[in-house]
Amino acid sequence: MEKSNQLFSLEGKTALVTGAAYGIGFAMAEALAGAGARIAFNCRRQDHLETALAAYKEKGIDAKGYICDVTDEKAVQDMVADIARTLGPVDILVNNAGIIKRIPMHEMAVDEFRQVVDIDLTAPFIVAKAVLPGMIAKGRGKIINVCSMMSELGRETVSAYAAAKGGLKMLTRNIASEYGALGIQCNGIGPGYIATPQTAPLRETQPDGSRHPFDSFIIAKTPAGRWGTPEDLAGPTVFLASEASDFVNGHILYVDGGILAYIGKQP
Ligand code: NAP
Ligand code: GCO
Repeated sequence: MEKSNQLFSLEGKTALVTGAAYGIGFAMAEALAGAGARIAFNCRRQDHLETALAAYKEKGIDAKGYICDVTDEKAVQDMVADIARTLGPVDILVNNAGIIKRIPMHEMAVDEFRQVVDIDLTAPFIVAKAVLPGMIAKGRGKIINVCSMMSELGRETVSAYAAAKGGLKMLTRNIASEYGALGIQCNGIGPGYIATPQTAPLRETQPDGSRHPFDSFIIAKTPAGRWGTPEDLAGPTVFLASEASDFVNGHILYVDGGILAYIGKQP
């Protein structure tokens, strides 16, 4: 294999993508498989697992799926141990599982805030902590945390999510700082606004048949003039999972169609 192609090869590598039953995680896992990685993924719901396994199989991917809540440290440790036994120690971790609650902060219950932070920030810590010993033993590893526009920007109703994703940006930088000398790179991917079930409420056609106001807003704020698709994240994921990014560490790679660079289309 030519050196340039080898740079992006994941042959012989084991990847764990959390929350990869559908959406962004599924597309990331598909991309990693396309570069040669063995795939493990998890979710909470049995119906999601079964649908996902069939979808991976349809794409020729022999993914190993787990029912595992990423906030449950013991369940995560058991899953990571089983992956090591069956597929090999995790070489590539994508902390993708996440939720959002869109509630005005003064109306949000503290338990709702805690649940978002637990899944979107504490869980990436839990899963990264579970895979780090194997990466340290190998002297190499790739951790990719799925951040967000809200790692940089706030907006109404997403206080818990922005706090968690802002924290995830700094957790990414701290893992990079603490483990870079051991051959481990930790970076973030910050998707822009991507068309998945998570953002479906923001794109619903209005009763009068018009576009959702937020849909129009994002189109005007995005130089690319469109919502992203999960597939837009494929290349960046393979890059950060491969030796092509061995000297990239602590970086948040925004895949946003240019939102963060743009003041927005004039009215
Ligand atoms: P999604 O369509 O809602 O999918 C979320 C996935 O995570 C599902 O597979 C879900 O499966 C799983 N999940 C949720 N909580 C979990 C838990 N506690 N344990 C295990 N699995 C869990 O979301 P998405 O749009 O693909 O987003 C994926 C990631 O990208 C999230 O971290 C999100 O914050 C981030 N992101 C999304 C966008 C966007 O515009 N869509 C932009 C930037 C960042 P189960 O429900 O079966 O558990
Ligand atoms: C929202 C959206 C965003 C996206 C994404 C943007 O309600 O503003 O859900 O938060 O999910 O995080 O990068």
